Amino acid sequence: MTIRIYGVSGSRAIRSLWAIEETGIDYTHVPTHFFSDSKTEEYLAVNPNGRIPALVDGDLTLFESMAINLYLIRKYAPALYPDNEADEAVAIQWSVWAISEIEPLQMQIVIQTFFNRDNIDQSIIDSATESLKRPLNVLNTTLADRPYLLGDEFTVADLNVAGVMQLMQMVKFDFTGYHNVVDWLERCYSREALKRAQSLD
Ligand SMILES: N[C@@H](CCC(=O)N[C@@H](CS)C(=O)NCC(=O)O)C(=O)O
Repeated sequence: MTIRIYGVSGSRAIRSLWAIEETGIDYTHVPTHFFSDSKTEEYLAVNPNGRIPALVDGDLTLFESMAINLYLIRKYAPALYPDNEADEAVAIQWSVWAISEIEPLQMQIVIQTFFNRDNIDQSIIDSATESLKRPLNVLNTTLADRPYLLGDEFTVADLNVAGVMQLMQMVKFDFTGYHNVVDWLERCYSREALKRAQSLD
């Protein structure tokens, strides 16, 4: 039974490519770009949203990067998954937080920086940067007394939040004032599994 993961590293799919590389399992990477590849009839049968990433594992077909990562890590990399319900709830909390509190704001900056290059609206970037202060301060304060979100060890919570925040790195977001976040991102991004995932075009 082959596990298939769809997407390319230069997209939100990097989050799930990173997760599957953390597991060390055998899998097939199906390079799927977010423009035309993700709109074919064949791909829409996997993810009717026409977005990447997506995962197929036997009878299970999944979309949404956070769901894919929680599934992959729980099943195939249990050492990175909380071993009790309370910590699991906190890991889910951070995963949902990343895509609700960080992602929409960082996407405003990404859109201006990459897709609106000739007509950048700096006021949108400034406003998103201002609004990001609230979640980034929460993250910075949380990481003041621990190296990782759940404590001493890297877990799926770090994978998911740092995975989402890779887009902020790509737009060279100024993290001045969030030094705990900077140190933590450096720890997370130094993982070999991420380096392998980044080569999956
Ligand atoms: N919430 C989704 C977002 C996925 C997403 O928007 N992926 C982009 C690539 S960065 C995409 O496939 N865009 C193609 C499109 O919107 O048509 C997730 O986290 O998996």
